[in-house]
Order: sequence, then structure tokens, then C-alpha cells
Amino acid sequence: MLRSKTGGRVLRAYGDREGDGMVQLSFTLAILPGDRAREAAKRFAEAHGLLNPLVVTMEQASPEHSYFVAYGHSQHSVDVDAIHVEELSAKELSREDIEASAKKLGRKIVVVGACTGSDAHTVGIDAIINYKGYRGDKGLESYKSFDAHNLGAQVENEELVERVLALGADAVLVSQIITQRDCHKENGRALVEMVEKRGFRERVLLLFGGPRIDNKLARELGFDAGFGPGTLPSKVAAYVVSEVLRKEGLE
Ligand code: B12
Repeated sequence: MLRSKTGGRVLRAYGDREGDGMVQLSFTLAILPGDRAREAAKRFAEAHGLLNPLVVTMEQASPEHSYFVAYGHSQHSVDVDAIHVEELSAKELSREDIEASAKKLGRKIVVVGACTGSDAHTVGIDAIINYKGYRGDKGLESYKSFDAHNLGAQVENEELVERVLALGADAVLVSQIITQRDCHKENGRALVEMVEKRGFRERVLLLFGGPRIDNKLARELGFDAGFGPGTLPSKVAAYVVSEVLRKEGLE
């Protein structure tokens, strides 16, 4: 195990043996397969810092493009002990625990979710809310203790806020997939400001999710929590039930 000057664990990529630094780089270039294309791919990989790259894949990907995979030595490493991540402190709860905890409230937990702004990617929010769920983990609609509303795609913040107030929601689930020109940050921040302006920030939990969202970013934007790629609905259910009970002084 490599150590940094301060004694931290330093990791290099594992290829054939620990720390040999072997990595794969995959990319597409506008050139058809051939000897020149292979050399171009090799030089492209070298330009990215890979030493002695071997072009292990070269396949035509379109009438004008080829797809390449280069395998070579990376010189870089990462000091993992120097990394501080603001992790979500959510308890792991089984479905039974979630339903039993929610009973203490004496009513259903109301959640409203949407993919907001111009974003039309509904698969993520559907995965969390809809009955079918994600990777065998059923969505919030499947919990007896949840009253879940999925407003779908391209919902404006104003419309979301109106529905949240009309339904007396406990939690708002905002999904942002598109991140071009940081529109996810702008859109998320605008929602938080709107909720604050309307005077009900203390009454609702604000959850932010998407492939490029993490807890740190969500907190910076003013949300209570952030959920990234691979999130399972049960994790969201456990977080919401715990936080709603805590807010109501029942935990
Ligand atoms: C399917 C898809 C589409 C479909 C969407 C259909 C639909 N009904 O959703 C269509 C064809 C419409 C589409 C259109 C576009 N797309 Co598109 N699309 C994708 C694709 C292939 C898959 C996305 C997906 O479904 N993922 C699966 C779900 C399950 O994962 P997820 O969204 O990450 O959700 C999980 C977590 O993030 C989390 N989560 C998500 N939201 C929330 C919310 C909360 C509250 C919580 C708790 C958790 C949570 O939980 C989920 C489950 O674990 C991606 C590429 C990719 N492979 O990811 C591109 C991608 C997202 N699209 C992209 C682009 C650019 C577009 C277009 C702009 C293309 C164009 N030029 O027209 C348009 C934009 C349309 C619009 N107005 O939004 C880019 C986005 C780039 C960026 N970072 O901004 C991507 C990354 C492709 C790429 N590599 O360039 N797209």
C-alpha cells in the first residue's frame, strides 16, 4: 500500500496487479479503422498521459467514425484519506420498519415529485416514485404509508409549488438530469428561493436528485438532501420517514 507524506492511503489503478496503474480509455474518432487510425488512437491516448498504450479495440461506429479502447499505464494516484465527503446520514430501514415508523404519524406522508424546468427525463423520478420502482426495489407508491404524487416532466417551479401547497406535502422530490450550462443548479436554487419566499421552507423537506447530483451540491443549493446515480426508492423512503418524524418531534 502506497502512503502519502502525511500517511494517507494512496491508490493507483489496478490492472493485472495492485497499483500497476493500468487503465482503459474509450473514445470515438472521426476516422475509419486502419493502421493510421490505430496510430492516431495510440497518440490520442498518449496525449492523455497513458504510457505505452495498446489499442485493444478498433471498430467502425458509423460511416465516418471508429470506436477505440486503449489500455495503458496511468501515472496518477489519489490520496483517499484526504477526501472529505458530506455523506447523507440516512438510517437503513426495511420496508416493515418504514411502514411501522410512519404509523407513529397517524396519517400518510405526502410526497410530490417532478422533473422540473425544461428537463424531460422522467425515468429517474419515475424510478423513485412509481409503484414499479427500480432494480426490484418498489417505488414510494407501493408504501401504504405514503401518498405519492408524480407530476412528470417539464414542470415549472411555480406549478410545483402550487401543487405542494394544495396537497400539504411533507416532501418535494425534484429531479434534474440535464446539466448543460448548469441549468440544474439555477433551477434548483430558484425552487428553494421560491419556497422560502412563500414562507413554507421549514414545513417541507426538499430532496434533489439526478445522475450528477450529490448530497454536497444539494445542500449548497439549499436542499435538505441530494441523491445521485443508482439511488433506490427504499433509501428515499427511509430518509423521508425519519426526517418527517424528526420534524414532528416523534423520533
Ligand atoms: C432516456 C434519455 C432521454 C429520453 C428521455 C425519456 C424520458 N421519458 O425520460 C429522451 C430521448 C427524451 C432524451 C432527450 C434528451 N436528452 Co437524454 N438521455 C437519456 C439517457 C439515455 C438515459 C437517462 C435515463 O433514463 N437514465 C436512467 C435513470 C433511472 O437514471 P437517473 O435519471 O440517473 O435516475 C436515478 C438517479 O439519478 C436518481 N434520481 C433521479 N432523479 C431523482 C430525483 C430524486 C428526488 C431522487 C431522490 C433521486 C433521483 O434515482 C434514479 C434511480 O436510481 C441519458 C444517457 C444515460 N445513459 O444516462 C441521456 C442524457 C441524459 N440526455 C442528454 C441530452 C443532452 C438530451 C437532449 C438535450 C438531446 C437533444 N439534443 O435533444 C434531450 C433533452 C430533452 C429535454 N428537454 O430534457 C444528455 C444530458 C447531458 C447533460 N449532462 O446535460 C445525456 C446524459 C446523454 C449524453 N451523454 O449526452 N433523453
